[in-house]
Amino acid sequence: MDSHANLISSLRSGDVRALSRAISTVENRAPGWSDLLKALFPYTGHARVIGLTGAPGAGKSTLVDQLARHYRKAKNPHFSRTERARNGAPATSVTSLDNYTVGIIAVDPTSPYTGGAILGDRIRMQEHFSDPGIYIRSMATRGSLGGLARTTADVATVLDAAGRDLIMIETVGVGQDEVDIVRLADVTILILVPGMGDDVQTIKAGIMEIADIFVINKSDRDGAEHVEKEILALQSLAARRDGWTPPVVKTVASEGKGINELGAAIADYESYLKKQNLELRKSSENWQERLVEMLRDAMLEKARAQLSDGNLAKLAAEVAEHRRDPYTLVEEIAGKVVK
Ligand SMILES: Nc1nc2c(ncn2[C@@H]2O[C@H](COP(=O)(O)OP(=O)(O)O)[C@@H](O)[C@H]2O)c(=O)[nH]1
Ligand SMILES: [Mg+2]
Repeated sequence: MDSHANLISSLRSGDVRALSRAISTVENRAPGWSDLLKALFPYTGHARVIGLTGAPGAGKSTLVDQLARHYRKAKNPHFSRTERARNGAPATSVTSLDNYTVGIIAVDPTSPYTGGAILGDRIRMQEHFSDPGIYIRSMATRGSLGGLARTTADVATVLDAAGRDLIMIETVGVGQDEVDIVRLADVTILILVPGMGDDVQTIKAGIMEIADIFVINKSDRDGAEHVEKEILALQSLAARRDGWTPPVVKTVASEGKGINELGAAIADYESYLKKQNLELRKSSENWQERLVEMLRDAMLEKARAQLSDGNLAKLAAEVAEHRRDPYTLVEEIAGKVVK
């Protein structure tokens, strides 16, 4: 724990290199990663986490970029850090910057933040790199050691502890991983676009259900009304448990159109949660998911420690040869783990 003391104090004072180092430690599950998270946890709970998901090319990165600018300019009372200070955790004083600070996590193999060819036409992202108030991090999407959703959540924890007021997580909405990732956000935004065969019906049902706000980006194209109608039709079928009706916001992210409206929709949802006293409930529900995942990881690790590789192969062979039944075997191993 002691070895992390310097890292943590640098990170807390706004040192971006320390932030990067802490994130790498957590992302790579490098030695001491869990002690680092334990030490950082008391400093968390201040940041707002916004998850943005949608098909590749929908304009997520462009929108994140615009929202980042929006929040860097605005002193948005809904993101007040002191307001979020709970559990007696000290309010962070991270930078000398007056405005709200942003952390971006891109969990998207096609993301331009990762560099490469796509970055070429996105000169404006360069601006951000010179603004210490915006920190951008791409997650390795393959071979993620702790499970993608969990690792992303842990990286968000580091950003939160580093005093970032607003954390945006961009992810392509295709698989269960993505659903799990955006589920961890305080506000979940689903980005749809007109045409492209991107009919609302084809979107993974789980994602439709967890969207707090719908964005129809590329509204400069034909068919935005059609997408809106489809969303409204789906909404009329099922009311949400929390009574919130997700608004539909039309944007042209590439031109910065509709960004203020989106900011307002986010603020509306925030105040709705606050008014209905749903913030803590939502957060508890998120933690329930996370705890189950953390437990599963921890148990599995223990089970693996019990079984050397050779041992597992031997047992598997015994099951394959019907010399053992797998049900009893798993019960036996699980029993040893819990002890
Ligand atoms: N016509 C139009 N193009 C857009 C809009 N928003 C983004 N784009 C373009 O769509 C392409 C994909 O955007 P990007 O943000 O990388 O999408 P992502 O894969 O969802 O992150 C880029 O060339 C953007 O310039 C928009 O509102 N209208
Ligand atoms: Mg992207």
